Amino acid sequence: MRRRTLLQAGAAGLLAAPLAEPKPAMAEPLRFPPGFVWGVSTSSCQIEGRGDRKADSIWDTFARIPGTIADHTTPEITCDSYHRYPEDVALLKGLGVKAYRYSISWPRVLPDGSGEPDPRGLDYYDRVTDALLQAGIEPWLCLFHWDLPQALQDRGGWGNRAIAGWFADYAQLMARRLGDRVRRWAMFNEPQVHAVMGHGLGEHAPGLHGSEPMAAAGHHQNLAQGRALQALRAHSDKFELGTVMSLQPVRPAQNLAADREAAAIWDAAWNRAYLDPLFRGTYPARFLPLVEKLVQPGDMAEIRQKIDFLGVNYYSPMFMRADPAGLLGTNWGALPVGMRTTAMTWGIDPTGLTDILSELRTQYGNPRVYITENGAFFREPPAGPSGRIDDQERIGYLRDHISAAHHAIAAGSNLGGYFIWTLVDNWEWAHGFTATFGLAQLDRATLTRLPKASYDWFARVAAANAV
Ligand code: GCO
Repeated sequence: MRRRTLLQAGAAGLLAAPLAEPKPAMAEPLRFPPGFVWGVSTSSCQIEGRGDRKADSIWDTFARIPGTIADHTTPEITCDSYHRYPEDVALLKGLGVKAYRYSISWPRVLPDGSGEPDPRGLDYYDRVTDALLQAGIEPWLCLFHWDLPQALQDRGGWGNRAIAGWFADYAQLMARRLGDRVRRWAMFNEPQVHAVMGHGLGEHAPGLHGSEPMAAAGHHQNLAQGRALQALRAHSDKFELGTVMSLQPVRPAQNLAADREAAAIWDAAWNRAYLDPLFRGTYPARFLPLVEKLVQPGDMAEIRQKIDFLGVNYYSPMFMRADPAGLLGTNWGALPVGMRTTAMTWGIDPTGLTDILSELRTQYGNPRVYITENGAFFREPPAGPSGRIDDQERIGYLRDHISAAHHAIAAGSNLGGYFIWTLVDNWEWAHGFTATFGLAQLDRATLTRLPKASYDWFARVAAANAV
């Protein structure tokens, strides 16, 4: 069963449970350590639109297939940040955040994926980066947020081991171009989501199914990450290098031996297949059989790299059940009775964030961590007389997760910052424009950005902690 459908089925049983009243915003925002970074995250495919890019990414191709995107939209225009990035930078400046994580569209700068760059694409990232610096906002660049050049998919994409070299070359191209202004580099965004949703369950581009393409996408992203980290490390000792993962506590849907095993398998495939190679140079035992044939001598040493930071994207825990027909014999299970959900039908549990941070502290050597995404989509009330959408549920969600982050620091986590997903309502992948995560609303007719109440709230949090 598809992920969306199943999570909805799980959540349907909860409708009878009363929804907790959203609490008012913190009167006094929590105090974080000096230097704690407040930021916002976006991604190229979700906000830029085509601009004058010639080449397709796999998401352009995927969105053209009927039935893949909930509202039948494509990433052709999205927020048109290609032209309207000055408005985005002004919004960031108004928020008072000092960091912005954005990503490069690989096909914008390399239409064929490798070889000849397109100067217009490189110029665009110059302009965005310069505008950020001028506004006093530090650029945090992510090299890959799922929009692979279609030209590379045509050569096998993440199923082709040669992609590790293509990715490292692309990383070096960007470092040569922007390395004089950009210090923070994230190699990947959520390789597990790209592997599972795009190559295992077929719900994201490139729409492949099965454990084999999923495992190949996993290993080759890990290898590409290792190669690019080495290349960028050699390029400059000033760089702060890291990568971003979606980490989610995985829990058994029911307290049954079969569900506990399903949760352990899924924890291996989702979290540890990416953490363990990077931090320990090994694959977890429950995942190893899937990649054994692909791992060549020297791979694990290349993948195990020193990083300066790990980006953690956190939204919710996962609840798994055994299902012989599902991917790896598992499937999404029902959420615990009474658990509140967002409109994505994702369970709300801020303690899941503290759990993840505590695991990184106790099991992975307490690396420097930044929460590089956290946010929520709720059905929003219409804009009030002020023109502002009063999104109190989002504010409640953010406040509770920021408090959880605060607890984690008190418990000894090496947490250095928190980035909200996201600035403006955007093109939410297979959900199209139907799932809105923005601090600002997007008027789809005029492409105007209209701040919501959460925008003002987050500005106060950032201001209270400005140093
Ligand atoms: C992800 C991506 C974002 C999403 C966000 C909301 O985590 O899936 O990094 O691109 O838009 O998470 O689903």
